[in-house]
Amino acid sequence: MKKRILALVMTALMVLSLAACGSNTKQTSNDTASTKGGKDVITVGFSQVGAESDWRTANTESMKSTFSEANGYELIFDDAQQKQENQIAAIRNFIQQEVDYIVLAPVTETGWDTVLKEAKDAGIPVIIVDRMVDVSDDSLYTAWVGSNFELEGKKSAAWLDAYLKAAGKDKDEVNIVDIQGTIGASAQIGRTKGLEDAVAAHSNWKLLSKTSGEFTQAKGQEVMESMLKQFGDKIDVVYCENDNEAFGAIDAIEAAGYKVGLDGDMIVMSFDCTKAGLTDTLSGKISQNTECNPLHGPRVEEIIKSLESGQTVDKKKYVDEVIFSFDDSVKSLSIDGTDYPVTKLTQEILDKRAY
Ligand code: GYE
Repeated sequence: MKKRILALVMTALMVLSLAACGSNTKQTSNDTASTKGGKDVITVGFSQVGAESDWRTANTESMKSTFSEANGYELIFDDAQQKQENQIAAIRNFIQQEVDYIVLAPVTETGWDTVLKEAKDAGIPVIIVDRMVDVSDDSLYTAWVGSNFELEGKKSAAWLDAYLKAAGKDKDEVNIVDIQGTIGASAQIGRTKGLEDAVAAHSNWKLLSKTSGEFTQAKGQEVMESMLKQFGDKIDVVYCENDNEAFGAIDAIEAAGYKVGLDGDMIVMSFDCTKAGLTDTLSGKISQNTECNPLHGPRVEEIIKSLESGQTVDKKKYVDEVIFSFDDSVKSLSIDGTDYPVTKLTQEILDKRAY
């Protein structure tokens, strides 16, 4: 409430000062900050996808703790509940409020041209975080930071290939199901592609089914239940495109009377490496987990700070990520000429995981 009154006073002051200047145009990027108690305050409108997963919760937390009042920001946070139309409405609202920066974590890649053009016309820099946007004109956003999702998919598929070789099972028929993420999201597109390319390269690998689990535990469980009904113990590998889907899939597999794990009936693979995901990796329920780092708050802040000081920023920036597995039968992977270590998960590593 106090904050609201302060915000109203601030808005009134801003209106008065703009009127006094006889101008209602947006401030330039070098003069974006308003003042609060003698301090510069940068207003950031953040359109978040939703709260579908543990990864997302950690990402929201990272953004909120970075763009705090104490750090000199006013964060306007909007949870779009996994709906693009809500994100578009949020961005329009940020434009109306004349925020200094718009940060967008887009639910899907396409469909952003119009609203991003509106932001550009209003002179508000847009920073894309996590998933990508697919726009016809790259100048519609200032910078992007996130993960290389296709590389993540390739790492997982390469681990499966190396594991099967180490176990002497590389000539066996391997039946795989893919519980995909939200269709059209970069994380889904890249992870699915990594698997599909590997399936195409192995004549004995079969992709029995691919269905979206919307990156949620509930949908992951539902999808797994129907895959089990259709294929039963024919399934050898369950490729889950995030940890929460893996939790749901494991529940469904165990409820159907099967055992998960390298020595069980089905191998469950996952992405994210959240604390809960790594807990299941340490116990062996998830056999392999490819990291996806959600702590983007400081990375976005670095971009904003550079822009504030008039520096140019990288248009695209990828985050480095590691690979964890339950056992140590695979120690490293070679992908497109680069070696990636595979780390056998330990309790110490798990204890250090903050999210
Ligand atoms: O893997 C998943 C989340 O876009 C990288 O979205 C993100 C994905 C993440 O819901 O857990």
